[in-house]
Amino acid sequence: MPERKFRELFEDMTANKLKLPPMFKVYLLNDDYTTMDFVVTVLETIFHKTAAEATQIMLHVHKQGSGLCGVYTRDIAETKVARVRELAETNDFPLMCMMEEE
Ligand code: TYC
Repeated sequence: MPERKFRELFEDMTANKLKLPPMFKVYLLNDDYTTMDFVVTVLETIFHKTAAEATQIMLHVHKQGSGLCGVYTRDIAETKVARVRELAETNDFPLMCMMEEE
Protein backbone atom coordinates (compact mmCIF):
# COMPACT_ATOMS: atom_id res chain seq x y z
CA MET A 1 0.00 0.00 0.00
CA PRO A 2 1.41 3.45 -0.83
CA GLU A 3 2.49 5.40 2.25
CA ARG A 4 0.09 8.26 1.51
CA LYS A 5 -2.92 5.89 1.44
CA PHE A 6 -1.74 4.16 4.61
CA ARG A 7 -1.39 7.51 6.40
CA GLU A 8 -4.88 8.57 5.27
CA LEU A 9 -6.42 5.34 6.56
CA PHE A 10 -4.53 5.54 9.85
CA GLU A 11 -5.53 9.16 10.46
CA ASP A 12 -9.14 8.36 9.64
CA MET A 13 -9.17 5.43 12.12
CA THR A 14 -7.59 7.37 14.99
CA ALA A 15 -9.81 10.42 14.39
CA ASN A 16 -12.92 8.23 14.61
CA LYS A 17 -11.67 6.46 17.74
CA LEU A 18 -10.94 9.70 19.55
CA LYS A 19 -14.27 11.33 18.70
CA LEU A 20 -16.49 11.80 21.75
CA PRO A 21 -20.11 10.63 21.55
CA PRO A 22 -22.83 13.29 21.22
CA MET A 23 -24.15 14.29 24.66
CA PHE A 24 -27.76 15.07 25.63
CA LYS A 25 -29.08 17.40 28.33
CA VAL A 26 -32.12 16.10 30.23
CA TYR A 27 -34.57 18.69 31.63
CA LEU A 28 -37.61 18.63 33.89
CA LEU A 29 -40.40 21.10 33.11
CA ASN A 30 -42.67 22.83 35.58
CA ASP A 31 -46.42 22.25 35.87
CA ASP A 32 -49.11 23.21 38.40
CA TYR A 33 -50.07 19.71 39.58
CA THR A 34 -47.02 17.53 40.25
CA THR A 35 -46.09 17.72 43.93
CA MET A 36 -42.73 19.08 45.00
CA ASP A 37 -42.08 15.88 46.98
CA PHE A 38 -42.60 13.74 43.88
CA VAL A 39 -40.15 15.84 41.82
CA VAL A 40 -37.54 15.57 44.59
CA THR A 41 -38.03 11.79 44.67
CA VAL A 42 -37.59 11.61 40.87
CA LEU A 43 -34.35 13.59 41.08
CA GLU A 44 -33.03 11.38 43.90
CA THR A 45 -33.95 8.02 42.39
CA ILE A 46 -33.51 8.54 38.63
CA PHE A 47 -30.83 11.24 38.57
CA HIS A 48 -28.93 10.17 41.72
CA LYS A 49 -29.03 13.63 43.30
CA THR A 50 -28.63 14.20 47.05
CA ALA A 51 -31.69 15.50 48.92
CA ALA A 52 -30.15 19.01 48.94
CA GLU A 53 -29.32 18.96 45.20
CA ALA A 54 -32.75 17.54 44.33
CA THR A 55 -34.53 20.25 46.34
CA GLN A 56 -32.42 22.97 44.70
CA ILE A 57 -33.16 21.69 41.16
CA MET A 58 -36.88 21.21 41.93
CA LEU A 59 -37.16 24.81 43.22
CA HIS A 60 -35.27 26.09 40.16
CA VAL A 61 -37.75 24.29 37.86
CA HIS A 62 -40.69 25.57 39.94
CA LYS A 63 -39.50 29.20 39.64
CA GLN A 64 -37.85 29.29 36.20
CA GLY A 65 -40.03 26.81 34.27
CA SER A 66 -37.36 24.21 33.50
CA GLY A 67 -34.13 22.88 34.92
CA LEU A 68 -31.18 20.70 33.98
CA CYS A 69 -31.06 17.28 35.64
CA GLY A 70 -27.94 15.92 33.95
CA VAL A 71 -25.99 15.36 30.71
CA TYR A 72 -25.72 11.83 29.31
CA THR A 73 -25.04 9.81 26.17
CA ARG A 74 -28.09 9.25 23.95
CA ASP A 75 -29.10 5.82 25.36
CA ILE A 76 -28.79 6.86 29.00
CA ALA A 77 -30.68 10.13 28.38
CA GLU A 78 -33.49 8.28 26.54
CA THR A 79 -33.78 5.76 29.38
CA LYS A 80 -33.96 8.51 32.03
CA VAL A 81 -36.66 10.40 30.08
CA ALA A 82 -38.67 7.18 29.67
CA ARG A 83 -38.32 6.30 33.39
CA VAL A 84 -39.49 9.78 34.47
CA ARG A 85 -42.51 9.58 32.14
CA GLU A 86 -43.45 6.07 33.36
CA LEU A 87 -43.10 6.99 37.03
CA ALA A 88 -45.11 10.19 36.51
CA GLU A 89 -47.88 8.33 34.66
CA THR A 90 -48.04 5.56 37.29
CA ASN A 91 -48.48 8.24 39.96
CA ASP A 92 -50.99 10.30 37.91
CA PHE A 93 -48.75 13.37 37.63
CA PRO A 94 -48.35 15.36 34.40
CA LEU A 95 -44.60 15.85 35.00
CA MET A 96 -42.76 16.51 31.73
CA CYS A 97 -39.19 15.52 30.95
CA MET A 98 -37.26 16.22 27.74
CA MET A 99 -33.81 15.83 26.24
CA GLU A 100 -31.83 18.06 23.88
CA GLU A 101 -28.51 17.50 22.13
CA GLU A 102 -25.74 19.71 23.54
N1 TYC B 1 -44.97 23.66 40.40
C1 TYC B 1 -45.19 22.46 41.19
C2 TYC B 1 -46.01 22.82 42.43
O1 TYC B 1 -46.15 23.99 42.76
C3 TYC B 1 -43.89 21.80 41.62
C4 TYC B 1 -43.08 21.30 40.47
C5 TYC B 1 -41.71 21.50 40.46
C6 TYC B 1 -43.68 20.59 39.42
C7 TYC B 1 -40.93 21.01 39.42
C8 TYC B 1 -42.91 20.10 38.36
O2 TYC B 1 -40.76 19.79 37.36
C9 TYC B 1 -41.54 20.30 38.37
N2 TYC B 1 -46.56 21.82 43.10
